[in-house]
Amino acid sequence: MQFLKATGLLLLLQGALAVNASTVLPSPTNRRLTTLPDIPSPAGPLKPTSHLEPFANVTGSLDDHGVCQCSVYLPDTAFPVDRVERIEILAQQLSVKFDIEISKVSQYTKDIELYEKRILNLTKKIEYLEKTSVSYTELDFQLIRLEIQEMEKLVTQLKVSLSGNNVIVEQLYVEIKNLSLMVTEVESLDKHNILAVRREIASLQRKLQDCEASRNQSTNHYFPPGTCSHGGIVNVSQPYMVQLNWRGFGFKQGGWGRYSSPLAPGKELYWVAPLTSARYIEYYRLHESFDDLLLFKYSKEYRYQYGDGSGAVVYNNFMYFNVYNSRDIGKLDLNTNTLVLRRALPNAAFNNRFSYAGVSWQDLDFAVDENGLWVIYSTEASTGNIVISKINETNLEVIDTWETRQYRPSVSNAFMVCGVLYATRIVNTRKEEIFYTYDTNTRTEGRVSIIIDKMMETIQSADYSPIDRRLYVYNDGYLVRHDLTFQPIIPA
Ligand SMILES: [Ca+2]
Repeated sequence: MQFLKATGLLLLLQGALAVNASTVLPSPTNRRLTTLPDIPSPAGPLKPTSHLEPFANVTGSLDDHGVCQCSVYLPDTAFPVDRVERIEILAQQLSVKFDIEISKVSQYTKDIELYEKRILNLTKKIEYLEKTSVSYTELDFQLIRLEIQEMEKLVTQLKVSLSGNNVIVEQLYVEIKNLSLMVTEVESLDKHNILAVRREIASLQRKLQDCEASRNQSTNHYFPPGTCSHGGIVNVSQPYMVQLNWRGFGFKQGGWGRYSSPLAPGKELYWVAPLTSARYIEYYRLHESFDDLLLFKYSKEYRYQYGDGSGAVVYNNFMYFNVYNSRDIGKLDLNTNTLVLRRALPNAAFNNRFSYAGVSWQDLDFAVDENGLWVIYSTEASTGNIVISKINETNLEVIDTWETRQYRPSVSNAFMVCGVLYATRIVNTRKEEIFYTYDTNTRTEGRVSIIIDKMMETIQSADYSPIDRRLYVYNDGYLVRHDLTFQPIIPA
């Protein structure tokens, strides 16, 4: 621009010199330059040409030495200096913008190189997936899809930034689209194989469970709760973990179960009693529905000092338990938490003498079935073998007693169903087995093998509820429930 300005000045000077030269005249009068054609100049006669028009209005004067002096006015049209300046500024601005755009393009180029690498990686992955059709999962596809979506988004942004004129970006976009289609294709192929098979398996498993449930239901349908016209337990369902006891994981010993009360007819009542110091029945809670139990919402929380072991049961709104440090049966009114009766169980061993295998302080294990209240214990006379007594729940007197030949400390727990004792033993940390039965109706013992799956290692207590024909297990602090299946009596 400086050059243009300089050129302009030079022209101006040349013009001025020319004028000066042509106007060194002896004429005493001021003359208009338009009259110059009459006057001979050193360069020859001046001709009135159009480019001289801007000088038409220039007036001059002669000084004392006869030199013609004049001011020259150069109009815009001849030399637009201000416009040139504007152009100069504009050019500078454009130059800056150009630099910015150039740097952008170099950044995009780097980005594109990065995406190309990623696409290459993804392509390799897909090729691998295609080759090894067994090892991939739905999740793999989802991840690939996400990556592709992300790249699509970025490339679209790039396209907009570069006004869609960049060939590389266009190519990239097309490649990503192709990749997306490829993944869909591979996945659709898979759907007919691995995923379809997996879904089929899941569906079959569901069907199987439904089938099992309806079979159990239909089997139980023949034996409505309260009746004993069946041939005994044939199967124990998988454990259904209800919840951890409300006092927490540290309270591994305890008992729980369902009961009914004449004070609340038709209500689904539950009791939970985690033991204090792994020995004492002290705090217990009562719940008025299964939902309440799940939500830890209780109608009553009581304290009683003390019962021994996890062998307590609740029957008709009374809790029956082994009174601490004695062979006594305690009868606790759950309405008022008062001990209404206490009576010794004749000859019963107590204070952890013949408790169950792996379970302490449970010398007296109470049970409830369709026939009423029972207690499962040992005596010195029975040499530690299981003794079963039917108890009159009103006065706690023994109605009848049965002695078995099964050593109690080798049994892990026991419960009564329709007057039949079922005893369990430990198989391993995950399985327990009902292996022994004693029918008080016929005074006969039997051997069975019904597996009970455990969630935790030790079954601290197992109580049957004749209300819903379920087994309530306190499994190392967890409240667990099992459905029981009974076999029909085969007519002779
Ligand atoms: Ca029991």
